Amino acid sequence: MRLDYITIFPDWFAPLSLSLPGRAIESGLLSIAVHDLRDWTHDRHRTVDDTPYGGGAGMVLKPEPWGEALDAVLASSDAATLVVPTPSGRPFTQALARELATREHLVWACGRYEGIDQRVLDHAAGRPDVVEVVEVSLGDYVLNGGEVAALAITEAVVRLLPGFMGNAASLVEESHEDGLLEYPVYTKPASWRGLDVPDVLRSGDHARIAAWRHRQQVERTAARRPDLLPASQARHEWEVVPAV
Ligand code: 6GU
Repeated sequence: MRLDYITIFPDWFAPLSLSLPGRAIESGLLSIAVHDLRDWTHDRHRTVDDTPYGGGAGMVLKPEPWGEALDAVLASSDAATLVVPTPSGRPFTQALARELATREHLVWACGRYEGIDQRVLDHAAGRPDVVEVVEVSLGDYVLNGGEVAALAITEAVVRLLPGFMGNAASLVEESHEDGLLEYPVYTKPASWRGLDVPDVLRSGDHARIAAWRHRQQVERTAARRPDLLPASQARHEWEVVPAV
């Protein structure tokens, strides 16, 4: 998979060469390039922003540097997906992570200030043979720019690439992969500060352990995230769950 990030803060992407994605780069699974939007300006001050038409607070990223940047990055691509982190985008989910993980080339347009001139996205969306535009939101809160969001989305996507994770089972046994939250986990010692590990986990009875864990998942999901359960399964925290 090829990843190109366009940003006015290229230094923010230094963490990409650490941690999990770092290993993927070394192994050749990923190729990553970070581009400074100012490299496509032509004035002495390398201006990337200007005041909004119609007035209002803040500055808007000018279309010309974005147009040149995208032309350059897309020139050597037959099919790219342009990911635009924005609070007005499609809510990011594990399903969208799986979808993005199937793409060969992701280009990330990281905006700052009040956003990117709308014509940049409209122009890209008008070239569906070259690029698909996906605006993505991490949730209903405001970040100062797309960089941190792009890093978070990247981590969720890249860990799904075949050959990226050492242990394929650990991918499946995770929050959201099966639509439920995770069960609680414990390690040694069996007793710590007066708190004991649930007996069932030390019983060696794998069927009972699996049933206990599944019930924990359903209970937790019902209590914390009832919106994730099908309406037929949703219940309130005070309702009794049948014994396993
Ligand atoms: Cl994806 N980007 C920005 N800039 N702010 C956000 C966001 C994304 N998701 C929530 N707030």
